[in-house]
Amino acid sequence: MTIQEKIQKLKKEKNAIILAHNYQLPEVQDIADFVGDSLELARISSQIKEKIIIFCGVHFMAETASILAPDKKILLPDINAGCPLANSITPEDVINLKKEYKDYAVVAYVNTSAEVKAESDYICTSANAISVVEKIPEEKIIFIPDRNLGYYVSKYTKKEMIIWNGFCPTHQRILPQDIINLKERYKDAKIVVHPECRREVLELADKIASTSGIIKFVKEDNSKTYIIGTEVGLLYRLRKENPEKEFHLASPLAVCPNMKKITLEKILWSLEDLKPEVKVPDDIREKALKPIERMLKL
Ligand code: CIZ
Repeated sequence: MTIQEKIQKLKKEKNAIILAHNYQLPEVQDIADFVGDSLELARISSQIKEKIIIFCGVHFMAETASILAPDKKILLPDINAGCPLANSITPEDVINLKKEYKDYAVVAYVNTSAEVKAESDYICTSANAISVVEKIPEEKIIFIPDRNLGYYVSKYTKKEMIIWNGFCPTHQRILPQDIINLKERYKDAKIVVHPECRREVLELADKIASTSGIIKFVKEDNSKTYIIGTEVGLLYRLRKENPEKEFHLASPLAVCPNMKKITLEKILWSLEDLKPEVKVPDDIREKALKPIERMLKL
């Protein structure tokens, strides 16, 4: 049996489901039942009948699934698949910010730990960050933890924003010169980038969007060639779903080492042993659920 066949067999026997983030390795995306962004996957986790979820992504994503689907066993095939952006802020940092800026609302990007979400007022994703900031009643905002997404949002709102100085090292490696060089080679290409990219890169873009937003944009747009400024995993899905189009990764360095920790072997072991599990403790879960629900209502 191939490893894929072993995984499929065990998945059926254990009544499990495999969810994979858009940044996962091609072979992991291929074996998954659903591929999507973190919120899409967390929502699916709470809607499916299977009790065991092999969550192929990074730790905060598995936590978000655990918050929305507490009755499910969420397995993260490599427990060390973390997120430096999420790790750039602690719950104590948020408590201190709230003490310093008393009448501000905390809007936290989904790339945060469950404990940080529990100290926040609203959650947002890269797909809805502008709309969340615009729709909430508060006029003064502490935006955590991504400075580039914060800068992007601040361009679209008149609200006052204090922005935490965190960033995603993978998106940070995409440089404006990378985009300029590719654009010289592919003159007709549209430049489509993720809002976690540095602001000099955002300023060169024809379109700024989340992973799900990039997928939708490319599907509906009539260009043939694209320069894509985000993690390499998304290009696999873009090429698969748009075989007639051409995609160029903005930088060969846009590879997230944490996303790539999830392999077929680890998925198989995870199914065999039913571990490692990610379970958000009840007290944190109850607090973290509130800002997520506020976002979902908006
Ligand atoms: O929410 C996600 O999955 C992240 C972190 C990025 C995106 O744009 O999908």
